[in-house]
Amino acid sequence: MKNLELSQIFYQMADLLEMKGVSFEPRAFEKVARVLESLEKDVEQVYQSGGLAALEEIPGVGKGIAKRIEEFLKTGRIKDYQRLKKECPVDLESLTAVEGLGSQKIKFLYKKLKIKNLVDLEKAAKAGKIRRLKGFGQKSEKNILQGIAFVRTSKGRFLLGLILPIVRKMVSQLRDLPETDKVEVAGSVRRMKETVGDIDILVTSAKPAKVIDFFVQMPEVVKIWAKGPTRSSVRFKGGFDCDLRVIKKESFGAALQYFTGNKDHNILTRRLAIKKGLKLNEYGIFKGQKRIAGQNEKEIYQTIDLPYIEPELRTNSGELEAALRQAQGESDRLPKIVGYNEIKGETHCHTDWSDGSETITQMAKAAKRIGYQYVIITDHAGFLKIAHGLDEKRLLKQMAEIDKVNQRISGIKILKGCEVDIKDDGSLAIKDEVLAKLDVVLGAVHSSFKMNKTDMTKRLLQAIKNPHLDVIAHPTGRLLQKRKAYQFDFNKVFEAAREAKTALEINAHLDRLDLKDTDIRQAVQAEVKLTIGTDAHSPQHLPMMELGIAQARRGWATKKDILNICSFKEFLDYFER
Ligand code: DGT
Ligand code: CA
Ligand code: CA
Repeated sequence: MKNLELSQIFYQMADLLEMKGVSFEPRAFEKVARVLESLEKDVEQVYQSGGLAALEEIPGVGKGIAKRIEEFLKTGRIKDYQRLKKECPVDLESLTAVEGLGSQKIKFLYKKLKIKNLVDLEKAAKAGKIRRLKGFGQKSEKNILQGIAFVRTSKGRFLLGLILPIVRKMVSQLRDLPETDKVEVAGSVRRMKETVGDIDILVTSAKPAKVIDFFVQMPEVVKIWAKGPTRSSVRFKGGFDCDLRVIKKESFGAALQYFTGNKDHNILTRRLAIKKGLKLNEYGIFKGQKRIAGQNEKEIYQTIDLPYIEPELRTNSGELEAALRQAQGESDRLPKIVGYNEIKGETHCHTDWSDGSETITQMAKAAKRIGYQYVIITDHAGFLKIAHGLDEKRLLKQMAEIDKVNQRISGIKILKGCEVDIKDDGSLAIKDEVLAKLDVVLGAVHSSFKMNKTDMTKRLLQAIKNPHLDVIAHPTGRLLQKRKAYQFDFNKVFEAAREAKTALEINAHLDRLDLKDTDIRQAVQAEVKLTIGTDAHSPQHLPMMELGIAQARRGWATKKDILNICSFKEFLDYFER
């Protein structure tokens, strides 16, 4: 459905034309934008069924606008819009995002104070220049500063690992309300996407107004964007937004399916329904006027003859095709993705022997409390001075210590490992004879990230050649929102890893989630084995395993792909140590 995207563009075109001082056109664009915003029909379908003439039937759409819609549907862009944006001296998109600033005011600010962007705006406001302008005052200057802060925080997406605990608390508070019946998270959070734009929550209730009132009065709410009888949108303290929708009981499953998305998955599902002569929307599945499904989500998929598709898979990247094949009895079906409760051991954690905060004993006890059968202690080893990396001598001492702790603790097996630096030439920073004494060796790139692709590929291939290396930790080195992945030839490295029985890690740390979903899928296809490890530096980090599992699920990984679903004996056997 391109309606909203188009509507946004037309709103912006209206603003841009307004800035230029064009008199009549902006109103026309604004009108179309508003119509498109609430149009039931899918513009794309309208166009496909009746061409330009059909578009012109939409209220407010004349010849010129119909042509532009056509251009957008065909090419994904509108040239006039691009040109207007280029011509405009100010960054209208950012400035109009500041609450209370429309194109008229922005134009005025540009004329008077040469304000072009958020930085200029902030400077002028802080210097008290805006309050002196006609039509502005001290209060609006203060609002502008607040607005800028909001825009800044809302621009970014938020790490799933930080959002999830907050969402869960909110959901449990909503569930505790006597007025709510069902409460579920939808959107990217339910799909466990690694970053989240905003939170979407759906509830059913016989008293929607009470639920909405409770929601907007939660102490963490700092701003109410919208509050209606069955819907509200707010900003939370952390700078993120949350949409709450109260849904009728009979539509709950359909709404959950719709608002879980992603959008492209929805569009395809709707098309499949249409092929069956049915209509699917957020209220249910309809045969003519009659609702034939909608109360629960599973029946949505059932009614269009599809197997249930896990939310983590709903990204329109082949899951619906696989579901269709499965429905037709073909063997190439949806993967049985790994479950959240199947992991038997932690494969990556640090103690106070390097840069972790707790002792071996404390980490082992924490892992035991989670219910693991084993935990692999993998302190830094090699040259990472800031992380107090162990040298050969201390590594040997730590092994002796682990033997002792193993004797004292029952109910969990502590394995000896390390996270050794992979040097620029691909050699490992600890001597082979010491590595040979360990149960598991993780290797990681911690330096020279900017190496070119060829050299980095060589470096990793060289590391894989070392028979003592078992797992490549955080294989691409990316840090979410901070550092890009380093470059290497995936095909070559994956193939070498499979041949050498070297596993790749899915690092579950909320800042890393490395490998990412599409990389995991590629690794699975290449039949490389994977481990999931949290990189915990304290016991509180161990629950991040869930994020790593989610990532594995998003990457279509099944039980057979993940090594730490095995007992530690099978796990160690794989590496033939
Ligand atoms: P986010 O918030 O950017 O992390 O990603 P989502 O997927 O949570 O997106 P959001 O919050 O804008 O919308 C929630 C879901 O609602 C989305 O995944 C699919 C559905 N949805 C939103 N807009 C449309 C639309 O225009 N067409 C269709 N078919 N579904 C939509
Ligand atoms: Ca969302
Ligand atoms: Ca949303």
